[in-house]
Amino acid sequence: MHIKFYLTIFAIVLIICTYFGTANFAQSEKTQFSEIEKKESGLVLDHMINAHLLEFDAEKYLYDFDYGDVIQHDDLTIRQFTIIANDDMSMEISPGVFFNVWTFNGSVPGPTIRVNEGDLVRITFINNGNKDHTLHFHGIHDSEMDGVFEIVNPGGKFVYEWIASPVGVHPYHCHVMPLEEHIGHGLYGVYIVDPKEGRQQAEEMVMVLNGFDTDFDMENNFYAANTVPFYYQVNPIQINTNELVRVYVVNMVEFDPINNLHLHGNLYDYYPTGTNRISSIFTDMITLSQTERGIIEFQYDFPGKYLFHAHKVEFSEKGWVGLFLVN
Ligand SMILES: [Cu+2]
Repeated sequence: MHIKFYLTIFAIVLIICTYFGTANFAQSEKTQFSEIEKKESGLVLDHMINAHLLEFDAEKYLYDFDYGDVIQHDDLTIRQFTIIANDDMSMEISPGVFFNVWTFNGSVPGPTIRVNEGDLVRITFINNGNKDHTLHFHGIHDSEMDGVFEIVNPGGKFVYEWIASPVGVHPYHCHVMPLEEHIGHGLYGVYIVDPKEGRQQAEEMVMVLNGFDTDFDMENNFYAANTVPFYYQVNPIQINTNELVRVYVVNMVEFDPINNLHLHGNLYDYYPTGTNRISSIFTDMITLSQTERGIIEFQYDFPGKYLFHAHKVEFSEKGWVGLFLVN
């Protein structure tokens, strides 16, 4: 009886020791990450004590067009820009939720690059990050200016140059693999090519539809128009009745196959990619896959508050919603 009892106790102790021994071993195996892997994996808490805090101004970004430094060379207009990549900043995406953002010129999205059709665009790209990065602009240019095969190492520099074409609104983003990581962390921006003759006078603004996967499960936890969830709902965009409003919209949401944009109390003319001068549809709802973009134009007849948001309800409830305040 006693022997049986002690044997049972011994067996239980043996099982417990084996279990915790293995668990400890598995745990010690899991801690074999490099410092960079720890930071990127999300498996290990990283308080990013040394990270610089990004404070993004969604009001300023909306209207902030960068026309570059202009050099006139006979008939040729040269527009020069400098874009610097970093990957060590942190941003408070939502109260108490910090995320390691990767930035172009210290911002997510990067600067809105704006040029005229036929301009020579010259962009000096400097990689001040800890990882490889590039600049891949959508549009027409030589293969070596495509920012795919000429990887720019940390501390490196590359000068991109092309003649601006075609007219429209295009995205630019880093094109280093894994792409979803480099885009998901924020390395993208908007590139507008204006027609030589210009467009009709309008109140113009830029909206980048983006999202943030803050718990590393390949699903976004927050969505926004211009990075800050709910920003334009709390701070409505002021416009006037009978004023033409032109919005350059670019969808950069990673992980989700589609995004969309619905406007309340009105319909808008939609110009996909902004390449055609004739509106393709008069609607209140467009659906966009990643890097799909276009120009929307509308004007309000009646003053008041009007919502605009993703009609994918999950996205709007997680931040992609705003208001136009029509005066
Ligand atoms: Cu990158």
